[in-house]
Formats: sequence, structure tokens, C-alpha cells
Amino acid sequence: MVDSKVEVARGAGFKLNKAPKGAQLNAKPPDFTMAWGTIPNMSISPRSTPIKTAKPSHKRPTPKVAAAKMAAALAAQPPQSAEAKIAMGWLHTAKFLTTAPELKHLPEIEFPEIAFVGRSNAGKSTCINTLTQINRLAFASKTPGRTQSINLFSLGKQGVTDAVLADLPGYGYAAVPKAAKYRWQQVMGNYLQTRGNLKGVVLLCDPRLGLTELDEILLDVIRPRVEEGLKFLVLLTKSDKLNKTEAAKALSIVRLQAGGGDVKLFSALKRQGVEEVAQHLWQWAHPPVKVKKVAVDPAEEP
Ligand SMILES: Nc1nc2c(ncn2[C@@H]2O[C@H](COP(=O)(O)OP(=O)(O)OP(=O)(O)O)[C@@H](O)[C@H]2O)c(=O)[nH]1
Ligand SMILES: [Mg+2]
Repeated sequence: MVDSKVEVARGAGFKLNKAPKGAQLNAKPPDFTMAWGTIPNMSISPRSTPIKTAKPSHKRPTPKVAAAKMAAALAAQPPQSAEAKIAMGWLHTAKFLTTAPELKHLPEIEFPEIAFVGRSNAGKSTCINTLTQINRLAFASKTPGRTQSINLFSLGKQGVTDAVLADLPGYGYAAVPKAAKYRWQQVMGNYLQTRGNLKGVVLLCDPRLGLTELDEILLDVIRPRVEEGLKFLVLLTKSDKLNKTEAAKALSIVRLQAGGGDVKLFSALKRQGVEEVAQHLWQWAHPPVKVKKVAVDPAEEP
């Protein structure tokens, strides 16, 4: 079990919150494959007490009522800012690029890559479809463990690629055979540690479960890279399943678990957090260019 915690500093990646005893900042990164390999049962039960959700109502709204509710919710949203429009337009350019069952199948890419990671069924593929506003771009399914390879989607206006989204298979699904789980965890550990163009990681988490032990191991794996500038964001998905009190509780619990950092509520169904996340990704892929001031010798001025 890994006992270190990480802290996500707003806007600037995250830094160590509490270093493990005897650890040094520049110590060798934890061996992800070993760490995952030593966990006897990969179907880890959640660490935090699951959040009790409100009892579902048995009265289902008719499609007409549901559509009217959705339209009202959309109308109630504030108008899109110019930045949100740019980010959403950029994400809508997404196109399927390739699928890679193993790292060696991944093409070398020079553009920033943003990976979506998390437990099986957390909502990674749905999140990509919602952000890109393309319904079946990534394969989403009720059955956990459906995404089984790394799927890449290219982004860029006028057909000029400037970034890539990576949809990764989820972990922690009990029904996957042990050998397949172990193989995949090795692939994923290597990907997160070695993918050169990896610019940001979005960790998706079902707020009713909180961050599980496997999520925390993942945080430990990427911590050295985050300290070097890798961007990082935790999304609490399916927030439509929580009422306001539950959502606030889930946010504060996961913020604590993640060291007080950048954690947001997200719902594909209610489109909560979509534009905010889109702007984050846009900024990750298009960081402001630093302009160097060059001192001009007044004698040389015309
Ligand atoms: N209510 C609700 N359901 C969601 C939301 N996002 C995803 N889901 C549902 O959750 C299930 C799993 O979604 P996926 O996007 O396939 O999850 P995944 O993380 O890609 O799963 P794996 O590929 O198995 O790792 C699907 O039935 C989705 O419809 C959401 O915001 N709200
Ligand atoms: Mg998926």
C-alpha cells in the first residue's frame, strides 16, 4: 500500500502534501507495475464510506417531460463566454486517430496528449463524447471494462492536428481475469511514466465511491511528472446522481483525498462542468507563449 498523499495546486499542477517517511523529492518514481502487482485483489473496495444517495423516484418522467426539463436546464445556463466557445469548438474537431492494445502500437506524436484515466465504468468514454459533442466517438457502455485499448482522438482546426485525447481502459473491474488485469496495469503504468508528449491527466472518479486505493496508486505514479509540470484534474462524474448536499460532501472528501487540489463536479447528463473542463483542456494544450524581453542598446537604435 502506498502511504503518500499528493496535493494539487490550483493551476500549477500539484506538489507533495505529505512526503512519505524518508522520501526525497527527486527520489526514483514508485514502480507502478510493482505497486499494482503487489495488490492481492484488484477489485478494491472503496476507501471512504460510500456516500448515501437519495432514494430514486419510481415515477419516471415521460420523454416529453424529460426533454422539456433538459431544455429548461440548458436555457438556465449562463451564455457561453468567448473562451468557452473557442474551447468547445476546438474539442468538436475531434477525430478517431488510432487504437493501441499495447504501448508499442502507439504512434509517436509531437502534440500534447491528454489522458482520461479512472476505474472501469467511471465515465471516461462518455466524458470524451460530451466534451467533443460527438455522440459515439469513444465507445461508452453500461458494461464495465468495455474500453480495452488506448484509443487516440486528434484535435485541431482546419484538419491541422494540435493535440490528442487518449481514452484509457478502466481499472478495478472485478470480472476481468487476473492475468489481463495485470497486463493492463503494466501497460498503463508504463504509459503514464514514459509517454513523452503526455501533457495532462484527467482522473475520473464516481463520487459515490470516492478515490479508491488504485486511484491513489495512480496519483503516486504520476506525482513525479506532475512536479515537473504535468497538468492534472480530478472529475467527479455522474454528479446528476447526487443532490446538492451529497455533491458538496463528495467534493470536500475527494479534495481532501487529493490533497486539496483541483477537483470538479461533472455530469454528462446535465452537462455540468463541461465548458469549464473544456477550457482547462484548451489551456493545457495551448499554454501562453512566453515572450522574452530583449534589451535594446539605445546606441544601436536608429
Ligand atoms: N447518470 C450518468 N451516467 C453516466 C454519466 N457518464 C457516464 N455515465 C454512464 O456510465 C456508464 C459507463 O460509462 P463509460 O463512459 O462507458 O465509462 P468508462 O469509464 O469509459 O468505462 P470503461 O471503458 O469500462 O473503463 C454508461 O452507462 C454511461 O451512460 C453521467 O454523467 N451521468
Ligand atoms: Mg471507456
